[in-house]
Amino acid sequence: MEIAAADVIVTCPGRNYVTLRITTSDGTTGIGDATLNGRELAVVAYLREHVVPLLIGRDSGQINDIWQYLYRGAYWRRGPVTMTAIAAVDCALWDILGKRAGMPVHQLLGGKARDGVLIYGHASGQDVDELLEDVASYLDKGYQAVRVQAAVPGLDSTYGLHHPGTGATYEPADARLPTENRWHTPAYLDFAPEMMRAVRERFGYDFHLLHDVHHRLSPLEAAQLGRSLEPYRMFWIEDPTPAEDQEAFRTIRQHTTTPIAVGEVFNTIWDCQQLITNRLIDYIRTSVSHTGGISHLRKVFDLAALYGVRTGSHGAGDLSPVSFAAALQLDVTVPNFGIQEYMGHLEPASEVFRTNYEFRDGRMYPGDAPGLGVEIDEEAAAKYPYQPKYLPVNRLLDGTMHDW
Ligand code: EZ4
Ligand code: CO
Repeated sequence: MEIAAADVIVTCPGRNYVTLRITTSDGTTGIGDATLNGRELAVVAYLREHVVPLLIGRDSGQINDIWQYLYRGAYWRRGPVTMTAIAAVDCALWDILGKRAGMPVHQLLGGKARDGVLIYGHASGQDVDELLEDVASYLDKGYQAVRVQAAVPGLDSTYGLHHPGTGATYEPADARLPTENRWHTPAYLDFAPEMMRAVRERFGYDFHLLHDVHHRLSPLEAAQLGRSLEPYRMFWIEDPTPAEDQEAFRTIRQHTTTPIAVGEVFNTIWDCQQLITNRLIDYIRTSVSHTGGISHLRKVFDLAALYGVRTGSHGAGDLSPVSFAAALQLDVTVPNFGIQEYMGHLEPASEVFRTNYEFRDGRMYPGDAPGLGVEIDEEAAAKYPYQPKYLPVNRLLDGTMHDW
């Protein structure tokens, strides 16, 4: 069925989301997430100016050819903006295919390998006591896996914390211009094992414990961290070093048995090729919306399966419910599924995006609605106009720019 129109919808129900909606000549619509946190309008322009004109008149069922046309056809390859735009097209086309077939996308991908997928939630605290209360609330809700982050003593800001007193989900893109955080590695390396010890002492070992380092350490520091956390049996430490230096992971690997996850900032299979084929990581965190959509992420996951690497896709609140629904469709089908991040979305998002996935006993179930199983309400979206917001930046105590 021919593509008749493609529209980009920008909305801010609690935070900014960009959605591509493709409509075929019989009136079928499909949607894909095109949100790139802090750089949203670059993808909007890429889609509106350089992708939409190329889609009109094409056969919506030629998903593989359209993917290659947009990837090879741009000549300029890879990169977060391009790959997020291609991902949105790809997901929207899978959505259309599913709706036309009357089947959920996971059925089109060959069917479910499991009914629901293990997810992890985000617990945090301004100190360890507050963190422990938050972990308790996740375990009470039935979560079997929890990511923990707490304020590093002596630093006035730490990545990954809920804003105190708001009760709102952690939202890093918090300001019109980037806020400035401070970072001191020795303070963090001292604190991290204390935090994990407190969590295991209070709650035991009968649930999975995760932690995000957010690209801040050198390879040797990461190795030291991994070692110091071994007694607390981590499910993983995430992004221990800046992700683009694939060789750095060899050093970490040589020194610790703590499992390693990386990949939320990767865009293509090429970004993770060495990490996977050299078995330098345990979990690959690439996401549908930043890694070329379902079609490309599936290739990444298949490569990972060959080398015993499992999946653990990024699922922060800045990936929209459309992205999360698409992730679940793929997650239930792959043999090497590991875990799926689920940070949830702020309340107004449920007014704009109608989802079908369901949480039960620590797992998320994608539902059986045709396509991706998520719809956007354009009238509701229009009530929440775009608000420019940036992620923070990070400096060392002497003012040197560091990785956030
Ligand atoms: O900082 O998605 O694992 N989750 C994360 C996120 C990222 C944001 C960046 O936009 O690292 O909190
Ligand atoms: Co992360």
